[in-house]
Order: sequence, then C-alpha cells, then structure tokens
Amino acid sequence: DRRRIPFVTFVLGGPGSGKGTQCTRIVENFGFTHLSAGDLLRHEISSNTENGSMILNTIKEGKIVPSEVTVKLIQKAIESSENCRFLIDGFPRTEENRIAYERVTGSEPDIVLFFDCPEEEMVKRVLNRNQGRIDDNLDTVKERLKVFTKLNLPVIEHYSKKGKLYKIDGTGSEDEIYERVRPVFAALR
Ligand code: UP5
Ligand code: MG
Repeated sequence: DRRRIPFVTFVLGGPGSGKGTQCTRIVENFGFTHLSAGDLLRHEISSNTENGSMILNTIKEGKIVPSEVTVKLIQKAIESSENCRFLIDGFPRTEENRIAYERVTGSEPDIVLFFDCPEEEMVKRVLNRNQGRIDDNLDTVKERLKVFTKLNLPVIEHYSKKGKLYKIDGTGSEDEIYERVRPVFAALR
C-alpha cells in the first residue's frame, strides 16, 4: 500500500564491504526494494542525462556527487515504487547528504546497517570484481576509502547515537555474513 509511510533502511559500509551482495539477499527474503545510490548515478551516466558527465567525473575520482542530484534520484525511485519497504544502499555518504535527505523527504531512516570490514579485504574484493566499473582501480579505491573514513564514518556515528545502527561484521563468506543480517529483519516481522 503506497499510501503508508515507507519503511526505510540505509545500508552503509566502505567500498566492497558487501552492501550490494547482502541487499540482494534481503530483497529475496524480506520483500524490500533495493535502491543503490551508485546504480542510480551510473544509470544517469549511461543514459546521457544533463548531469551524466559531471557524475562520471565525480565517480572516477572517488568523490561525492552533490546531494541535490542524489536525493532527487532516490526520492523519484521511492515515489515511483509500489512497495513500501526500501533498502537505500550506499547513501547517505556524508553528513550533508544525510541532512539534505531529511530536509527533502521530511523523514529519517527506520534502521541503518553498517558492514564493518577491514580495508585490505575491501580492496581485494573491489579489485577482483572485474565488472568494468570505472572506479575499480587501485588509485580510485584508495580515494574511495579516504572519503569513506572522513565523510561516511560521521554519518554512521550519528545513527549509532540515535540507536538506529546495526553494525554487522562484514568478514567471512557471503552466507556467514547473511546469517548476521537475517535476524535484524526477522525481528521486524
Ligand atoms: N563479495 C561480496 N561479499 C563477499 C564476501 N563475503 N567474500 C568475498 N567476496 C565478496 O561486493 C564487492 C565485491 O566483493 C563483489 O565482486 C562481490 O561479489 C564480492 P559488493 O556487494 O558489490 O560491495 P559494495 O559494498 O556494494 O561495494 P561497492 O563497490 O558497490 O561500494 P561503493 O560504496 O564503493 O560503491 P557505490 O556504487 O555505492 O558508489 C560508487 C561511487 O558513486 C562513490 O564512490 C561515489 O563517487 C558515488 N556516489 C555518490 O557520489 N553519492 C552516493 O550517494 C552514492 C555513490
Ligand atoms: Mg554496491
């Protein structure tokens, strides 16, 4: 029922921490709609929209796209969905992103997942991915990690203080990690 207030989960973690992989599992088992902010931005690049080249350059450098652009894409995706449960993957990246989302939507996420994973493991996963992403090279990954530590950790800390954060050990196999994620959603039913 789209008139109900949506249940929103933010899914955070560094580059390669497993956000997308675990979101796919959650979707299969708990009926959420997966909105990856990175995928929404990459779609703008591939469909040559007015912001496409700016987004391409920003992603290539591992920097953050202006909040108004990303928030608008997410809001549009939520509004055009029939579902009322959303996983917003890889957003907000910064306190500014977070504040813009809260201002524009007039709401906060219900819960926030954080996949905690050592840098060496994240770098290994990203460089092994081989799906042609322009930001999956050693130089850009180093920058993505820096940006994560400097700008995204404060967002995670914010939600921790609010009691909304579920910190998940992001090491081990995909199955092992999912066994840590599943109880969070099973408890919501
Ligand atoms: N893999 C997954 N789990 C594994 C496991 N347990 N063991 C071994 N391998 C595992 O996983 C990464 C790789 O590891 C995959 O090959 C997977 O098979 C394997 P994935 O699930 O894709 O991890 P994820 O955390 O989703 O990694 P991703 O690289 O997508 O994270 P990023 O946060 O870096 O990328 P995102 O697409 O979110 O953003 C890209 C860029 O867009 C940003 O750098 C930024 O420039 C821009 N952006 C914004 O500006 N604003 C936003 O709001 C969002 C993005
Ligand atoms: Mg991803």
